[in-house]
Amino acid sequence: MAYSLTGKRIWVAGHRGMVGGAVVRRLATEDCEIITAGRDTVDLVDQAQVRAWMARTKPDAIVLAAAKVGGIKANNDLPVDFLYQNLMIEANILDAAHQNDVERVLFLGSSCIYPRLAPQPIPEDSLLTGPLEPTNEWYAIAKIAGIKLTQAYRQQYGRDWISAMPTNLYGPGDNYDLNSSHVLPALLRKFHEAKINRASAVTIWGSGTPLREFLHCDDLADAIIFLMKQYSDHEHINVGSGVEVTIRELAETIAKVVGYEAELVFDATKPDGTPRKLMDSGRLLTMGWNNVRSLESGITDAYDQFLTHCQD
Ligand code: GFB
Repeated sequence: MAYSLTGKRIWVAGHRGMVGGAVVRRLATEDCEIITAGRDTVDLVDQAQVRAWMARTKPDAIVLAAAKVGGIKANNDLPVDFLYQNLMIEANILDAAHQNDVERVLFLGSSCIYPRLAPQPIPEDSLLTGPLEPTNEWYAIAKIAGIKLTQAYRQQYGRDWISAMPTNLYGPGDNYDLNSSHVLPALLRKFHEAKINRASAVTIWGSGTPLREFLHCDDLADAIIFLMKQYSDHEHINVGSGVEVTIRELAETIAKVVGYEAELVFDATKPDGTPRKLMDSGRLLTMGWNNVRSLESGITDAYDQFLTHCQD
């Protein structure tokens, strides 16, 4: 099975986000028409607006990258936003996609869908085999519902729709707000500001021992286009880099990229979250996709973008 994107109208839902922006950049190299709509045009939480917009624009395919996202603190602080907004966005888009006979949908989830203590590396079939990590269970429940809704349309109506689960992401267009960001952009900013201010220490949340796997958003976008063309299965598919580091090692790599050494101070009042979440991306690798840059070169790219676009 191969789905051709040639001549297709493809809606990238969430194009102003880091992942959606990367998908738009990647799709620009394909012979297709890219459709986007900002919140001013269509509020994705509003069912009537989504139905009207989709009936008007009639996409052939959708990359569903729109979501309320954030790091460990935002997830913990805003349970309603993460659960309600994500449920509404995915339900509205999939419902309208069905009403308008959209041929292909790729729904994007997250590695936090898996049980807190899942076997490592985490295979796709460990979904719903144990309790979730409490710091992000609201987001995880919404994303699990999105996977199941995608599967339900496939099962009940024969829709050729799929889901992909990316690992922790970073790259151009990331959120650098220290309260709501993920760890990688937070530490890039903290080391950059320490360098500017000649600070002697940088504060790292938690113990520094949790392990995380990181993937550059442009590498994810490449995998998404590969899967849009090649993948058709009921089960969701993992997209990881296969490389995991401790948060302490991440801080050391970021210090090297920024070019500033500082003492690492660990703030034990902040949560560690899940101890480890390395995904098993064997199914994707077996299909023939393997286009992952090294963590250091990816962070170098992210820092270049930060210096160009993100400073006040
Ligand atoms: O990236 P992060 O916020 O989210 O945190 P998760 C990863 C680890 O980095 C945690 C530590 O152990 C944090 O305590 N950390 C150290 C920091 N310093 C910092 C800092 O300055 N800022 C932040 N944010 N973390 C998210 C989920 O979990 O993963 C989302 O909350 C999503 O739902 C995402 O699934 C992929 O990796 O713990």
